[in-house]
Amino acid sequence: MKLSKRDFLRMSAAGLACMPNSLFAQTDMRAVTARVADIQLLPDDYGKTQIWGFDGIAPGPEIRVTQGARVQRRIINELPDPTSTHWHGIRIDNAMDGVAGLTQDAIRPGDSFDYDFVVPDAGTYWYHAHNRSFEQVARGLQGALIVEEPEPIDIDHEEVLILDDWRIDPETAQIADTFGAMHDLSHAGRLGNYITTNGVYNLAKNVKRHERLRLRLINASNARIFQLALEGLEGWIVAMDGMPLAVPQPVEGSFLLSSAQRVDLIVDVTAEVGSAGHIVQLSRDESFSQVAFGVTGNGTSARRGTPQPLPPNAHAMPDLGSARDIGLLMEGGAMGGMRGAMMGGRMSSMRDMMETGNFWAFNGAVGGMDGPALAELSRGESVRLKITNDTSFPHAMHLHGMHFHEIAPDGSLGALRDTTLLDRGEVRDIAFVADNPGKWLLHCHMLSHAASGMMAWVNVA
Ligand SMILES: [Cu+2]
Repeated sequence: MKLSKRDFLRMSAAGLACMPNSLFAQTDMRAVTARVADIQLLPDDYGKTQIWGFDGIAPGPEIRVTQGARVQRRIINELPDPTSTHWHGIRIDNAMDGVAGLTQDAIRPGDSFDYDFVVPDAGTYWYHAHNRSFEQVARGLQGALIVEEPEPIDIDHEEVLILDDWRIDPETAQIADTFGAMHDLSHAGRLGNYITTNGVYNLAKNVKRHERLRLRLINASNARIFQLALEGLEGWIVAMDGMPLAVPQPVEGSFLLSSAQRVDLIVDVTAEVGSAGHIVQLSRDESFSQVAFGVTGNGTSARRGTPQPLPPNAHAMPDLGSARDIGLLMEGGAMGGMRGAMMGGRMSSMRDMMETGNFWAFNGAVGGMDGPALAELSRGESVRLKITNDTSFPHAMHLHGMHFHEIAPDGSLGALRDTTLLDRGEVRDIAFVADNPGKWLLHCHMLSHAASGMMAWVNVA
């Protein structure tokens, strides 16, 4: 509903205070259409690739607002499949979390859903499909959600960098239609063969020497863990998963960015004029430029000092002394040695599990949204969750609705995150205050793993 100036005048005469909220609610509900589109994803000498994208592009349109703002988006589903949209890392009202099957029904083709929420925290977030996400995110349904600090920070400019990998059939230039392949489900997830930043395989930006950049990195891939380093750039990690670090952490060597994780860097361009700085991706036996920053001239003559920390987001600190202890044992997968697990209320052999595409278990049961909650939590209570990765693969565990602290080996509270990466065999304690009511998913963000048993939820009431 759009109101004319005259309508407003008439209403102010009647007294705006009496105006129902629903009228306000509709004033900025912008439409985003999830649809099929053909884009030039591969280099120009290949044909176009059919994707599923928000507004037909991948990444989808950037959503950029200021901390505390209200975001309203009508997601119109023009896909052939039901979908839903999750606002990853936003401490959101449960009804707006976008988890089909837990917080809402999937949006059927031809239908729409109005998402309407406030963003409490500044930082780098993202949005993505959350129905059959192992397929829908792989087809391109993701985009950046940037929440700016109220006051600008001391940088020259910033770049949002969405890292992704695609599994492409080079013969046809099309996304490989191998969603839910047994090997992906049971091993390291759906890894791609074509790596992009912002949908481009050779993203390059022009910068000036000694410029200070803020780089907002988002890993939108299904399963790839990026190992990244800087070259010709000196940098500090200033935030992880949107949440500022109390002390900027210098980047020395490399750092990991798992599926769904974000990192905000402040970098100074140190490469010489005429050369380039790089974000370098290290893989097993080679390294290559993920993003190039061509240095076209001198910015200032001198560099700035160490960056200030970003202003913190208000966040309740968990009390470990009184925290409720919960355990989460992750088992299964290839080379995991698991013999079976509870599935649909009865003990099932690994063979029976495999026949239904399930390979993993949480606390001895194939996880899903239909079973009971992992924990019934009282609003405001502190929780310590011990996650044990007793599998042969790394996993990126994501909690919806609330950020958590990773607990350091010395027992102190570490950085706030919404997604924590556990290497194989690793145990991690996390702690949080269950201060957001509702049903919150806790799952592996290697999306093929979530689809094959690595899913749980907690209820906060
Ligand atoms: Cu996993």
